[in-house]
Amino acid sequence: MKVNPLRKYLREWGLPHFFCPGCGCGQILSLFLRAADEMKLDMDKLVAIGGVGCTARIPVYIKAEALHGVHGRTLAWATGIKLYNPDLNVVIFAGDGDIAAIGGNHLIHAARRNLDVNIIVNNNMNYAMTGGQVAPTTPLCLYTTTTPRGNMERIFDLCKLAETAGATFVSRWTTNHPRQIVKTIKDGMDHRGLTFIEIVSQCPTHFGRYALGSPRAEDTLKWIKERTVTKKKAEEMSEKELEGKIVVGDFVKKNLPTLEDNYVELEKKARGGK
Ligand SMILES: Cc1ncc(C[n+]2csc(CCOP(=O)(O)OP(=O)(O)O)c2C)c(N)n1
Ligand SMILES: [Mg+2]
Repeated sequence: MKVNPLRKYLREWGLPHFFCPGCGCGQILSLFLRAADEMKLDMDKLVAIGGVGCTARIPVYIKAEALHGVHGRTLAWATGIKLYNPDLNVVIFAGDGDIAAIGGNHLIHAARRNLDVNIIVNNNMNYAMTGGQVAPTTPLCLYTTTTPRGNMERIFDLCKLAETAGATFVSRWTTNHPRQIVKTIKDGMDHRGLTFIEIVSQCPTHFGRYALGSPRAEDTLKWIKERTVTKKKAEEMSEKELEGKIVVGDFVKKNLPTLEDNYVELEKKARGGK
């Protein structure tokens, strides 16, 4: 039997994984491993972190150092790890709730500090693990288990939030863009500074079922595709026309000192160095 060449990066004891059929988490795990394989990432220096949630379980399946289990606090761990050992490569797999709701304050300050970590956000537009509750990324008017009359709140634009707070690498794609995701993950892992990659994805079990009335993954993928516009096209559209659209592309890439750079520099000075 032919074995998937990426399987060597998975912890056998963790399989089969717990994701629902059609869930975007499986795709994101697979695309990350493809990127890691193509760039020959040193898995001995990789630390994969997840908080709590379906997305947060992705690191559990990766054969690398993994931390899993505190909702919204992945960046606190990442900060400690990077300041103790800046040579490690840290990647955070975050749900939209994990990074933008309970962890929102940690996100803005990690971005402001330009901590050298990679955040891959699976934006499935709801709190999937706990049963499909409304998230700060659930589009206006849509139904969730906690918004039986429709969601009355505007969404956070996660990429704009990260950019405004100071992230130095910001991109958004959807699970309809596997090739772009692999390339962006490779570029992002190579970037020194805070990398923020948002992937808008399908959660057929909750978002699809409640918000769109279909538990079929392909229906949510189609719904996402119909709303997707490229960054280039978006530049020609008005704010009104862009309402409810998912703009994809690479938004920010710039080099600035990282928190670790500043830490090392100040430590040297404090010890009498120049
Ligand atoms: C401190 C704390 N508050 C609340 C919860 C309950 N909880 C677990 S996962 C989750 C939301 C998950 O949503 P998201 O981060 O978007 O991940 P997804 O499951 O959608 O991938 C919540 C509220 C928790 N585990 N810990
Ligand atoms: Mg979610």
